[in-house]
Amino acid sequence: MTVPLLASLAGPGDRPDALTIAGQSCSREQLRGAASAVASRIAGAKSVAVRATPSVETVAAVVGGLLAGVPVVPLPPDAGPAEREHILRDSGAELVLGEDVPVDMREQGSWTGAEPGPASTALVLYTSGTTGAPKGALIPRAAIAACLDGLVDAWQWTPEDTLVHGLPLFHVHGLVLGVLGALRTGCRLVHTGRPTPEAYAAAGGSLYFGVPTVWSRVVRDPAAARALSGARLLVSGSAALPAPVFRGLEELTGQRPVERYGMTETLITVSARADGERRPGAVGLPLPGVRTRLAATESGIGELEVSGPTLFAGYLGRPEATSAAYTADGWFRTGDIAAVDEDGTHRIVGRASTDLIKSGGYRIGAGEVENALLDHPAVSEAAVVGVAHEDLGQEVVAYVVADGVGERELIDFVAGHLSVHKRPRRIRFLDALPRNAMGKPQKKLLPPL
Ligand code: MLC
Ligand code: AMP
Repeated sequence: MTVPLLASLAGPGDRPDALTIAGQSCSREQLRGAASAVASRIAGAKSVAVRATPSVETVAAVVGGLLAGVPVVPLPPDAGPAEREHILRDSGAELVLGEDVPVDMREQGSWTGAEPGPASTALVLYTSGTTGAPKGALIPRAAIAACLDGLVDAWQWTPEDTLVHGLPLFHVHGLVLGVLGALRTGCRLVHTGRPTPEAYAAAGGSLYFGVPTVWSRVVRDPAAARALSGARLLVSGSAALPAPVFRGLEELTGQRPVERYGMTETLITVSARADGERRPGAVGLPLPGVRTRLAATESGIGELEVSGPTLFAGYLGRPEATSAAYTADGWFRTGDIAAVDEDGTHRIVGRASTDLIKSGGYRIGAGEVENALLDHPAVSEAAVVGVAHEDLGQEVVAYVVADGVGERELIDFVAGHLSVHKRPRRIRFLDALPRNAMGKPQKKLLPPL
């Protein structure tokens, strides 16, 4: 018999603080009761959305969808009207849990429906491409199970762990690894609300997750970093961990962080192991069942392609985008440039397109931000780029041609229209964008800031 996706919810072992999210705790029994009540209310729906605030209610809403076999669409809680409407319309989500359907931790429902099939969609995760609005990646239950079981193996993740993180609950890192991982393994979860060094230091966990920006802030707070010395494993992912941050963590905590690599479309595919070598700049070995190869290598460096059980099932309603994401022989093109060392260790060395920006671990499409800027009546042209940034990895910078609008107003306009994390941090006003003879903007010719 296959293990239920959220194995620990059915199994033995409970405590009143099995989950603590932003200061509020609940037991597995309470979670199962509240989620069961949600499942009964939504059974048969095509899909449901949830405004993914860091809260136990968000977890109960997601688990309710997973129990009922109804695909769950997490909404960034700060999504402005343009982004929220796009996600709701594109996904066809019929209900927003917590808004149209109550989610109450005091309820004790008793859902008895069968475990949905492994190929059924668990989550629809919206993710940005280089152009246009975000696409909904269909994540099957079996992909989540394969990914989490691979990480259990790589990280020696057990029910005795206490997982600590403070990442957003609408992406793979915070939601799939950070919540469903705890519910599959049965470990305790402490979500700190925000991923601050002080909150990580105070949480007393054994297993910590962070994006590189979080780890770089931890290193700049030596007292907080030292408080993590007793942890079993510090894990970094979602963007490249700078070597100085890796070394700073080693110096202050006495242990080398484990780096892993993944994507919304593939979940986590490659990771350093708890019992293996951990090197700065290296993301380790493919998880069990995952295969990797480099396309068109030039001196051992090329675009990374992956196949295996953790892959998504396509972009919702976009067959062309889905087939373009695969090679003719069925491998997923990650768009990341990688190298593989002789011992099989993978290194991510860049991205094929400069129009996908990674800022604070968030994936942000230049085209989506450009379109938001062009929605402002005073803006006639816009070009958005990612500029290297010590804290965020990259920062979103916009070059615009506009009349009668200031930097602050435009930044707030994007923050209010899309999500706050997609806003440009800086804006430079130009008289015209540099263009080639065909009239196409030339981002390479943009002046330095
Ligand atoms: C600032 N704020 C504004 C604003 N400017 N609000 C409205 N309008 C404006 N113009 C407010 C915000 O609402 C927020 O409030 C506060 O300012 C701070 O926001 P910020 O400046 O954007 O935060 P920052 O310090 O930059 O965040 C850093 C960070 C964050 C690391 C905490 O980037 C983060 O959580 N990153 C994680 C991304 C992630 O999980 N990615 C995984 C993708 S999955 P308030 O009140 O909220 O503080 C993936 C697969 C894989 O990649 O491999 O894992
Ligand atoms: P997302 O779709 O938000 O999950 O972002 C996926 C992208 O994050 C990948 O395509 C990579 O560019 C990047 N990424 C994730 N983990 C790492 C890592 N450990 N090192 C470098 N880049 C990473």
